[in-house]
Amino acid sequence: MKIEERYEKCSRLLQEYKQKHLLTFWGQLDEGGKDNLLKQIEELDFESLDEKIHQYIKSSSAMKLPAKIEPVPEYPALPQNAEQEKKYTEAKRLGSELLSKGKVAALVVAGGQGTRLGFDGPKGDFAITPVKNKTLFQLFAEMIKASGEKYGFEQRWYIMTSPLNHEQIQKIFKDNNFYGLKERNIFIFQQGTEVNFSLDGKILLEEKDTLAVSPDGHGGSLKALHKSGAIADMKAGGIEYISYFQVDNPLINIFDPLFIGLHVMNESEMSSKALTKAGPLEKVGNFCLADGKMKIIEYSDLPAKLAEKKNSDGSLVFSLGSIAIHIINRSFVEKLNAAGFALPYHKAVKKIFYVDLQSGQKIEPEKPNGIKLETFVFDALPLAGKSIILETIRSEEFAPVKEDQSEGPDNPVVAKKMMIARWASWLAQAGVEIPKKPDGSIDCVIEIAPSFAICREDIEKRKDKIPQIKSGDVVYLE
Ligand code: UD2
Repeated sequence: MKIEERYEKCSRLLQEYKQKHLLTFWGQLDEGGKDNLLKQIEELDFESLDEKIHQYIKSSSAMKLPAKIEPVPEYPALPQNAEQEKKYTEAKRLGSELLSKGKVAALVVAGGQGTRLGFDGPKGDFAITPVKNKTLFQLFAEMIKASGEKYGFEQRWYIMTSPLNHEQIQKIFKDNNFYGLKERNIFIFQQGTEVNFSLDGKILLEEKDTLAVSPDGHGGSLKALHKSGAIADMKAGGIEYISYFQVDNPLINIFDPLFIGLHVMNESEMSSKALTKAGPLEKVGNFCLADGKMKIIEYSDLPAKLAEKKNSDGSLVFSLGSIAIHIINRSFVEKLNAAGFALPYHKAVKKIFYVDLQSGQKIEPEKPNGIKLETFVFDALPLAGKSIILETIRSEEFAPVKEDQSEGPDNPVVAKKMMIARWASWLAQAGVEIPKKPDGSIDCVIEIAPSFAICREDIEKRKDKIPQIKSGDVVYLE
């Protein structure tokens, strides 16, 4: 189609959907700019635009809470009775078998940047380990490699990036020779974007020929897996289960046979790991049964009064927090895509650079001027036929790196301490004496490479390779 015809078509649609301002600078654009702008307009989903603006941009705010919210049942971190013990043993056996048969792949969502961390780059490239300063990506890669050796099958790793960091992440992996993994076992794919709106529902221009867009949230992974061919790739490779995790948690146990086994034994379509919240207002999602369906209500959406609600024994009603670790069936993702599913949007009011329509100048706003829409992966939970929760232990599996060193609990200093403490406790369990300061804190620095152990149980087999540790030692085991 000729550019004039494309222009006419877009112009009509934009007029109809009250977004004609996007063509304000048409007369000033060169051929490349015109083509660029039309391409983006042609990709807009006009059919859902009005509803999106009405429901998410113009409506006052808060997500509608379900009528009936109840706490959810969960599998405890440790079995509570003989029957459960038997079930956990069987689940571990099944999970290990599925790993050995190559039925499980890893998926990390790495589309976010390290902005809150004060780090200028993809978060996965943030150095975190206490002795070797390995980055999050390197640490995960080594875990996946070690797991491949343990289970006798080289697991595949799917990495979701965003337009903010796709090329950088590809380069990081190439420059680091894929951290010892085979390139063919790594599948890097990009998530989609959503256009940004002004507070009154007009799509913003970032440049005269470019719409303002931002990543569509980690919920976008469910669509991007399909669109990028990752799902087809999994199918071709016989992969049935996706082990989903976030890029910011160095304590992640990427392939947990118990979790995988329980998920499969329960015929769950999407399962979650949870932990007991550190307090009612901890910044994690809250598990609940909403009108009978498993759901996570993000901390920012749960009214404080409900978050603080207590049971008669003083425990929190909403005590289980989401740490964004899931097992998702490949067939569930296929089913969702075949059904043309839509996850609800969550809106964030932000400062967004834009081109002023009168002056044509690019403006850096001083206060929030626009709205970004995101979807969350956990909003797929109510769509799952069955869904289970496995509780886990914070000190074993969760030390997210989110905030700058100076503020917040989830900073790199805390995460490093937690890594050392976890590794120290693994060694202590194997009978190694850990030097302590008079105040009881650990008086050495320990790093255990995944090649040495990826979980507590692996340590037993390495007992003879562990040196004595003295106060002030810096120990690296590989
Ligand atoms: C997330 C969860 C919160 C809790 C916490 C645990 C949400 C909304 N909240 O909070 O309930 O589980 O983690 O640490 O998820 N990402 C993308 N693309 C995007 C947006 C995010 O890949 O468009 C990735 C990002 O790289 C990171 C993860 O998703 O790995 C979480 O994103 P976040 O840091 O915005 O989520 P957070 O910490 O607010």
